[in-house]
Amino acid sequence: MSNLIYINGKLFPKEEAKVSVYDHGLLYGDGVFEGIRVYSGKVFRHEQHIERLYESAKAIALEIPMSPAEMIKAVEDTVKANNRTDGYIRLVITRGPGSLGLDPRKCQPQVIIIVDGISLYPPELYESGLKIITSSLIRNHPNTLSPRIKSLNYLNNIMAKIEAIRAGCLEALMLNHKGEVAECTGDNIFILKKGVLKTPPPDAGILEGVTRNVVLELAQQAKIPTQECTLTRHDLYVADECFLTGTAAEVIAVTDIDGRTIGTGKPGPITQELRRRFMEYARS
Ligand code: PXG
Repeated sequence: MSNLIYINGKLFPKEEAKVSVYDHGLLYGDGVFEGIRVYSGKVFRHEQHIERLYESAKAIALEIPMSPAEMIKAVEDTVKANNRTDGYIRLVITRGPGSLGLDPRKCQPQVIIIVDGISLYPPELYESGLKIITSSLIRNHPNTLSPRIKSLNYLNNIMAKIEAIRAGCLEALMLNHKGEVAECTGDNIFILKKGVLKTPPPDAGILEGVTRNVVLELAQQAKIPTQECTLTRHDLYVADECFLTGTAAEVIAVTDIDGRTIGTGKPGPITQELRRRFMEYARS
């Protein structure tokens, strides 16, 4: 059965789900998005994703033409219409079709909800851990577009991903303008050092991941001390364990950074425990 895609209140079969070539989302990357998981028929941390979407939109002065409660209902209805109990939701709000110029005033924002399967890292990588490199590109400078906005401008991250792929890796670490650790191209980063779980704070120039925040909560429940603090590449190289979190990746160990083996070179015990707790929580 073909997917049904929601566009501005109507459902269309995938082949007929189309947007204008004059849409400023396409012409200028003018818009915002969210990536959300569905586990066992439930939209994971739905309110938090919708809150971040509305905050991203507000920050780029884009008015979403429906309320957050209406958006939550539209997402739930689209998931049901697609008969999905496990999958992935891509929510996209574009500035909409306008004239050929940056001025957004003639644009009518478009709301698009895609429900589909999700492509995962190969299962072996969850056993072995990921190899990553540091990208030469920094995450967005805070005086340009804030990295806290999940905007349709992902080129920095895509360029970093291409660097990683060319180096034979699947992920790249991105630093901020001060040379501190920010995050990976589509995931937040954590380390364990002497029993303390550490991750950069939101003002390190990261997207404040929903998965990141769930993992911090689960660690606190497991009585693992947590700290949001500045990290350098040195802290990563000498960490006991390292892992990434994100809607797509969930929780995945990192076992090599820039050719340095992390810890024992295998996913660490606390990483494995947090991954187990995360999967149990997500599926509950
Ligand atoms: N940092 C960045 C830059 C992201 O884009 C995360 C962290 C993790 O956030 P969540 O809320 O998902 O825990 C993201 C989100 C993909 C893909 O196809 C990745 C994301 C979103 C949508 C798709 O790899 N990453």
